[in-house]
Amino acid sequence: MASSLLFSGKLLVILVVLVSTFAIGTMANKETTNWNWWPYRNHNASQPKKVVVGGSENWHFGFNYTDWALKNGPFYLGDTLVFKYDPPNGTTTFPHSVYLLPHYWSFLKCDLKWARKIADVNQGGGEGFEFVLRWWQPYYFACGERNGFHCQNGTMKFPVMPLIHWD
Ligand SMILES: *[C@@H]1O[C@H](CO)[C@@H](O)[C@H](O)[C@H]1NC(C)=O
Ligand SMILES: *[C@@H]1O[C@H](CO)[C@@H](O)[C@H](O)[C@H]1NC(C)=O
Ligand SMILES: *[C@@H]1O[C@H](CO)[C@@H](O)[C@H](O)[C@H]1NC(C)=O
Ligand SMILES: *[C@@H]1O[C@H](CO)[C@@H](O)[C@H](O)[C@H]1NC(C)=O
Ligand SMILES: [Cu+2]
Repeated sequence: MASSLLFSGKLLVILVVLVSTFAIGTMANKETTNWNWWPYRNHNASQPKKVVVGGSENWHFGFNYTDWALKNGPFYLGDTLVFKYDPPNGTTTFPHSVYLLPHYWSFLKCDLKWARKIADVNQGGGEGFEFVLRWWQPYYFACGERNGFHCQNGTMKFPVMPLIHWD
């Protein structure tokens, strides 16, 4: 009984301190309605960025995109990845595409069985194909051409786990 009274007394003190801290904060900022005192609301938060996959290399056979992603990350929610590749323009060029693989295992194996095509061979032209990292989930990107050959032997694949901006 005594200890539970003591406990609720402590709880009350904590509550009072919390409420008054909040009230002071609110009063102090009333005139400007500026909420910057709250550490998690920084109005200077960095803006989403748009990144060309592979940089000046664009999206082609034989470039190590996993390495590129490691060196150019991390990426954040809301960032846009741009895939640039020439559409087929005759018999001499190898077309590319962009697929999302469902999980790490299919990514390792370049197994396209359950993959989802997000851009066909024509969508990488011009300004390129843009993909926004909307969800907090791992993304496994791969080229789907030649039934996984571009992915496996051409290293046209990379994983991205977007981070959340807390700043
Ligand atoms: C806020 O942004 C301005 C302009 O971009 C910059 O000069 C300033 O250093 C930033 N402040 C913080 C705390 O990041
Ligand atoms: C690509 O780069 C990654 C990360 O640097 C490395 O682990 C991997 O072995 C490379 N792949 C090839 C085929 O060189
Ligand atoms: C055709 O594709 C190749 C390689 O992708 C590129 O170098 C060339 O400029 C393209 N030609 C035309 C006419 O678009
Ligand atoms: C493609 O890669 C696999 C293993 O990653 C290898 O067994 C095969 O010989 C390669 N094919 C070519 C044509 O390089
Ligand atoms: Cu390809």
